[in-house]
Amino acid sequence: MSEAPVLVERREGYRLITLNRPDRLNSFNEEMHAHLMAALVEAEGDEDCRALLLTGAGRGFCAGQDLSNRVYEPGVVPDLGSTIERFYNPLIRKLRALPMPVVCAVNGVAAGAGANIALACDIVLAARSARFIQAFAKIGLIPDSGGTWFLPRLVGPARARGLAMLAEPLAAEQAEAWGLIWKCVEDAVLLDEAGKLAAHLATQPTIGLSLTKRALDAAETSTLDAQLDRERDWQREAGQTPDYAEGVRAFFEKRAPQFTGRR
Ligand code: T3D
Repeated sequence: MSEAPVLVERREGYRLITLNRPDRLNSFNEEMHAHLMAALVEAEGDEDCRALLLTGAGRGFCAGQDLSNRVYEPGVVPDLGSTIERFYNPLIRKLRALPMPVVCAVNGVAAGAGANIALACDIVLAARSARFIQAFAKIGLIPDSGGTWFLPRLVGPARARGLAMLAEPLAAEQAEAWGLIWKCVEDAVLLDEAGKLAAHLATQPTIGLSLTKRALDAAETSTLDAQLDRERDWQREAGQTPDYAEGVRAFFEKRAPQFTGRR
């Protein structure tokens, strides 16, 4: 029996999700999409799962769409919009909407949709040997999976255009210097560091963190005025969680808070 295209390991407080088609640099076919979405939905339904860690098996993180079945006979007009609608857009929307932090450990090359799936995660760590490639221009496509939205916001319009139009590899170290990712770390410690981060986040006030995710995303298309109202509403919600009460109590008792992430 062949190995599952997505591996899920339950760890204390969080789940490690590994894209697992290493001989194709973990590029996506429909089966891998279905398994990844199922893993995310299942994690979301588990109240003991308070963070996720996403990585890739083998030497790559993800090379985007599996191009093996994208060689068309002359005269055949493909509808790539349909794949985007059915798979990539729901995946990006799910990652952004998950009510828990998602850490991405980019263990090797992240190309095409693979690069933008990494950028959709909340905190991105990359191995020093990893590279980010907006490979789309090389095959006549446009950055998808949120690439045209994430890139200018993360690195500014000039760099976004360069990355998108030249499709040149961006080294992990440069990606960190440009603010595309959180941190570049040595290859040998990547999974360990990313695991520590996910484990730490899993002990934090999960509802507050999920409201923070929502607020930061909403701010991208909001006026200051509307955002101030949102902050009022969502702070009200955060302030009604047991974790807020615990945080304040722990502060005055000069001890580490014991957050539960529950309502
Ligand atoms: O189609 C739709 O539905 C629309 C959605 C589009 C979303 C997208 O992601 S479009 C962009 C698709 N991805 C790419 O264009 C990237 C293609 N890959 C590459 O450019 C290179 O492989 C990398 C730069 C990522 C890595 O280069 P390198 O030299 O380190 O490795 P390699 O030798 O090219 O690849 C290793 C193997 O993986 C190789 O197979 P082989 O020769 O050992 O049998 C290669 O063919 C395979 N591979 C890599 N990427 C893909 C792939 N096979 C299928 N699809 C891939 N995307």
